[in-house]
Amino acid sequence: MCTSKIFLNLAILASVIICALLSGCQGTAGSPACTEAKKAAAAVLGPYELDEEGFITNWLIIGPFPNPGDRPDNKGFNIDYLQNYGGEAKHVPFSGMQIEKSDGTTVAWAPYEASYSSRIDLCSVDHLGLDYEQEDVLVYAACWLKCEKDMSGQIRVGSDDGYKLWLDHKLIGAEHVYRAAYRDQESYPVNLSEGMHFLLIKVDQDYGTFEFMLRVVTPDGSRAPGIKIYN
Ligand SMILES: [Ca+2]
Repeated sequence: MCTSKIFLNLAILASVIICALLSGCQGTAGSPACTEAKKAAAAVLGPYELDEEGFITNWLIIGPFPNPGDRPDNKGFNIDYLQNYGGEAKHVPFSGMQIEKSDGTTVAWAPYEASYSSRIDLCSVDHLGLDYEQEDVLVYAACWLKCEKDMSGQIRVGSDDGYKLWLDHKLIGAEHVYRAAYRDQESYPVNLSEGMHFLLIKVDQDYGTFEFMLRVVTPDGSRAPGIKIYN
C-alpha cells in the first residue's frame, strides 16, 4: 500500500473516531454525523464481492458476549451489549473499535473473510477465541452494502442459533430459535437505494454448532447485481 493510501485510511479512521466521540451517534440514526461516520467507516476495508450466490463472506465481527440460560430462554438475545456505544440500533463499528464488557474486559471489532464457504462458522473466527461448539455465547457481525443503483431484492438468512438483524439501523428480523443453519431460512424484502447501507446481525448460541449465512438476492433468488461489500 502506498504512503498516500495509508495516510488516507488513517485520516478516514480518525474521522470516524472523532465523529463517534463527538456525536456518540446517539441521536437520530440517519443524522448527518452518523451518515458521515457510516460512509467514512465503510471506506476503510473493501470493496469485496458477493459470492456467486449472493452470500456476504466479508464481515466485521465482535465478541464473544455472554448468553446465559437454557433454551428456550437464553438471556443474551434480549440484552443490548452495545448500549454504551450507541446501542444495537444506532451502533456504528469500525475495525479495531473496542467494546468494554460488563466484566471490565474488552473485545474489538475485526474483519473476517470466509474463504471456503458461504457459511460463517463463528467458532472458526480466530479473533473471537471460541472453543469448538462453545456454549452460551453471542456475537455481532456487520458490513456495508454499496449499491450502484436502486434495487428491490431480498436479504435471506440462515442461522444457528437465533438472530436479530438490522438494516440501516432498523430492526428487520428477529428469530429467537434453536436450530441448525440452512440457507434462506428467512427472507426479507428490501428496497435498497443507490449508495451505502449498513447491516448488523446479532447471532446467539446455546450449544453445538454456531454459524450464520446471509445473502443478498433478487426476488427470484439470484445474486443481487451491482453490490459491493465494505467492512
Ligand atoms: Ca448452536
